[in-house]
Amino acid sequence: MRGGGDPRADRAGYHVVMLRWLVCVVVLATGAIGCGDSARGSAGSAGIAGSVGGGGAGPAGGAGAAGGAGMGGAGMGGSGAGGAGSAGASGAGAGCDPLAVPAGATTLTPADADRLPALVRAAAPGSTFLLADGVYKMTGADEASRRIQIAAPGVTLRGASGGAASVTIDGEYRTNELVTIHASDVTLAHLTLTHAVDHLVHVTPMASDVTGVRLFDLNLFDGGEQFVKVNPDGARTAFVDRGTLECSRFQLTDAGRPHVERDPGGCYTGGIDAHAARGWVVRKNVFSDLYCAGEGLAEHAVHFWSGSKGTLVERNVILGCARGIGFGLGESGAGRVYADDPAPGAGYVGHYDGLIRNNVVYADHAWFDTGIGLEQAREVRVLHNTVTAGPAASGFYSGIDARFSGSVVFLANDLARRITIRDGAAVERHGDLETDALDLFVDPAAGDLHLRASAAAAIDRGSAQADAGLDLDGEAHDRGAPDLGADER
Ligand SMILES: [Ca+2]
Ligand SMILES: [Ca+2]
Ligand SMILES: [Ca+2]
Repeated sequence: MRGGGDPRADRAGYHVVMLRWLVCVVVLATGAIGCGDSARGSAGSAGIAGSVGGGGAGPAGGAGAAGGAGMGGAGMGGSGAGGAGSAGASGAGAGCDPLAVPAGATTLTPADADRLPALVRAAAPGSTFLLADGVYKMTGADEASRRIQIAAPGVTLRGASGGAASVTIDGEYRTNELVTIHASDVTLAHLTLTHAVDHLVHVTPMASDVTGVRLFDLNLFDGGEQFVKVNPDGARTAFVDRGTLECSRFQLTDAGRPHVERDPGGCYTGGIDAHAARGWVVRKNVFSDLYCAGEGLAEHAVHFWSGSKGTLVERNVILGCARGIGFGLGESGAGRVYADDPAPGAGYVGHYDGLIRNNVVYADHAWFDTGIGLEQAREVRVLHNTVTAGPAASGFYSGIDARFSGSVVFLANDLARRITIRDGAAVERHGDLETDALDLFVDPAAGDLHLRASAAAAIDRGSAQADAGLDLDGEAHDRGAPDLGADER
C-alpha cells in the first residue's frame, strides 16, 4: 500500500481507515469512554530533545532559551544536555522555553497517580495540575480509572519542573487512550506520555467546537495507534480548531513497534492525525522512526485531512518515518463543509490552503515511502523544505508527491530527491531542485540536513517568497538570495 504502488490499493486502505475513524467517533459520541523508555532519543532526534528537555529541565528557566544547539547551529544531533548551547536565540530553543506556572496550581506526586484521572475529570475550568518529577502509573483495572479525561475548558496538566523527561505518565499498554481532551484552551506541557494501547492524546469535542488546545514540550513515545488524534464529533457538527503542537518529540521505539495496531493496514499508527481540523500550527517538533518493518505503511508524522484547512507545518524534523507530512489522502472521502465555501465546484477537498515550510524529512530504511504527500490539497504552499533519502531507502517513492485533479499546489525553493505530479494535480513550481546528492548536507546519517559550504547547487539559488518564514534554525532566508531547502546557510 505504498504511495507509489498500485493506486487501487491506496484507495482501499484509505476507505478502511475512514471506516475505522467513523466507528471510533460514533463510540465517543455515545458518551462511552472507549475508542479508540521512556526517554530514549535517537541520535538524530536528540537535538531538539536536548534543547527543550535538557534545556528546559535546567535549574533556572533561562537555561531553556540557550538550548538552541539542538536543531540550531550546532546541528540536529547535539545532545543539548543542560541547555548550555550557545546558538540558543536562533535555535529551536527559542520559543520553546518552559511555560510560566500560574498561581493556585495543584501539585501532585507519583503517589497520587490513582487519583489523577478522577481529579482531572472533576476539575473546575482554568485549573492547573502540576506533576512533580517521577513516573505516574495508574493501577486501576478499567479504562475509566486509568484514562485522564479533560472536560473543562482552560485546564492545564503539566510537569512541575518544566522538562518533559522528568515526568512520565505510563499507560503500560493497559490504557486505551492516555489523555483525552474535550474542552477548549486545554494545555498539556512538559510531560512524557507513553504506552497507550491506542492514542497517547485524543482531542475530540463532546458537543461544541474545541479550540485553542496547546500541546507543548511533550515526549510522545510508543503509541499503539496515532500518537495524537484529532477528530470532529460523530455528527460532524463540532470540530477541533486552532490547536498548536510545538517543541515536542515523537518516537516509535523498537520495543514499541510490536504494540502497533495491525488492523487496518498492518501499521495503524502515525504522529499527529487530524480530521477536518482548521487553523492548527505544528512547529518545531521532531518525529522519529514512525514505521513498521514490512507490516504495512504507517501514516504520516503530520497528517491533516478530511477537509482540514489552513494548517501551518513548519520547522519540524522528521527522521526515519515511513511518511513525513500529508495534506489530504485519497481521491474522495468525507470532507468538511465550510460556511464560506472556499473552493466552489471543486468537489471533494482533502485539505484547503495551508503552508508547509522549512521542514526536513529524511529516512534511510526500506520503509520510507513519501516525504510530503498532497492529495486533493487545494491551494497549499510548500516552501523551503528539504526532503531526501539515504541509500538504504529502497522503498522510497517520492520526496514531494502532488496527486489528483483537485490539488492546486505552489512549490518554491524546495530541495527534494524527487518531485512527482500525477493524476491531474496542478502544480506551479519556482526554483525547486531535484537531486539525489547527499553530499550537499552536513551529516544526513546523523539527521543533520544543514547545507555544507560546498552545496553550491542549493546556496543562493532560491527566489524571495513573502511567506518563506524562518529556516530550521530560526534564521531568515536573507543571506544573499534564499538558499533552497530548510536551511539558510
Ligand atoms: Ca487499537
Ligand atoms: Ca542565501
Ligand atoms: Ca541556518
